Amino acid sequence: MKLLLTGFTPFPGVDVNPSQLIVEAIAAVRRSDVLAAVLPVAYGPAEAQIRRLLHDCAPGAVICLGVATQRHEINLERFALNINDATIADNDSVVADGRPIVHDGAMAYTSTLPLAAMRAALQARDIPVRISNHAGAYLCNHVFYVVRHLLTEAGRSAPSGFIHVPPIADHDGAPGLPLSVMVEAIEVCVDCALETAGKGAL
Ligand code: PCA
Repeated sequence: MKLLLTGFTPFPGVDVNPSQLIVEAIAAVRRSDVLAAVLPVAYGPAEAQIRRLLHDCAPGAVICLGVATQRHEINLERFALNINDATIADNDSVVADGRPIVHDGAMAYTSTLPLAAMRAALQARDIPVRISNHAGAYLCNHVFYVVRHLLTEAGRSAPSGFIHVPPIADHDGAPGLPLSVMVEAIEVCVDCALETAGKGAL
């Protein structure tokens, strides 16, 4: 069984996106059970790419990653909302202003990743982690919503969801974790998701 792991490219205000580096680092050592992709930070192209990946690869589990610049911990996201609404433009200069992602779609989807087990596994390694109830309303929420919507519509039970990571630690006091810690954290989450998928429990 394969897990689809995605990250994002840089975007305005983020010159190096740790989610891209984490995906590349894990892909280099887990060729047998991880399919990796880096998505563009643009609503239409990111959606097209994730649709293609879900269709062509039929992964047994999906974890999408992105950076949240103000957060200090690994944030396991609980809800995807049916809204694009951000003051910053995407990389194609599109500014989304309160538009639904899917017309007449569900207002929200919940993550089907094993969030409590992931949190416990990270806490056991002393990695800062929390479950978050809001993934924002920009590209990360968009991809999270599209993944959950497509899998739900297709009746596919693959555990799927979104994790926000903080920036790479820079100086004391600023939000951030060392890249090596974030790679370790996401590998642990990958293992938890694959274990859940293997049980076919959802
Ligand atoms: N973070 C942004 C989009 C891409 C990324 O890595 C977000 O939180 O929506």
